[in-house]
Amino acid sequence: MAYTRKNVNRLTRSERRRLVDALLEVKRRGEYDEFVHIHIVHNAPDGEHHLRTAHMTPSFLPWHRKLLLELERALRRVDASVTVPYWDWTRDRTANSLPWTEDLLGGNGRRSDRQVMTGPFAYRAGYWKLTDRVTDVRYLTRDLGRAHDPIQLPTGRDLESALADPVYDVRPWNSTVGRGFRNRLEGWGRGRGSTSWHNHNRVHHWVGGVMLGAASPNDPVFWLHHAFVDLQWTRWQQRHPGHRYLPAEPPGVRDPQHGRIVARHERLPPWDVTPDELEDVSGIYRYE
Ligand code: CU1
Ligand code: CU1
Repeated sequence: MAYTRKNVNRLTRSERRRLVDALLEVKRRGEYDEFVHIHIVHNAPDGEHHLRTAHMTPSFLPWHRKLLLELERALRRVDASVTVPYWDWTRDRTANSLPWTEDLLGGNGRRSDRQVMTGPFAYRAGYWKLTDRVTDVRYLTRDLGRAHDPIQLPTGRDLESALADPVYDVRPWNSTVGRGFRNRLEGWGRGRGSTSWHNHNRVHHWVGGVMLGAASPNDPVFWLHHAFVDLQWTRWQQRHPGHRYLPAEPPGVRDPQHGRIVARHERLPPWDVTPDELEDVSGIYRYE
């Protein structure tokens, strides 16, 4: 039977504790850092001539869906009652709202070095040491809202502009496309600085600290953020029946995107699964 992913603001006190405990145990087992590593390794930007699976690419959504499923599987091996909740950043919009509480993800980083000092993932609590080689700091950092140059989280209206687009993605299938649900949600825009960050990208910038780089899964809010992004894919499918993941076929040999993106029926590294197989996950989980 399919399990349920809930809004983080609806978790009971005991559900919060179980989620935190499961995250800490997955970290203790060394499995958590493998997910961080996978995210770092698959971070090819579209300026490079590599296959892009995770970002700036149509498979942004299925790739992160699969990563979340694998993390969730690890959590459920620890505690079968746990699922990944989602953070609706169009509603819980401040540094004092969920999920930034002492009993969940802890709060903002301190002013001097942005180190998170509260909650179970603070370095000084002793359970959450960053081990990747992208960030040279070993402690979790955040700069909620970007104190030196404040930005706002995306609004419901921003999200609506993505959901209203009936086409999944368009040529040239990268970070430059101005149309298509995928990039309107992923959020690469024109111009420079904060005006060019939309929806998904904007949230990474709003949280700041380790959420800014390739090692962003080091902050457990990564999973709550991406669960909400994943929910948008489901909503988009419901709103536009008959529209599907694109491209359906790989770009031809003369296409500059040949060999650089994943088509509907192609394998999505590092897993043995295709975007087609990840379009319908209603048999595994549903959102409440
Ligand atoms: Cu990512
Ligand atoms: Cu992300």
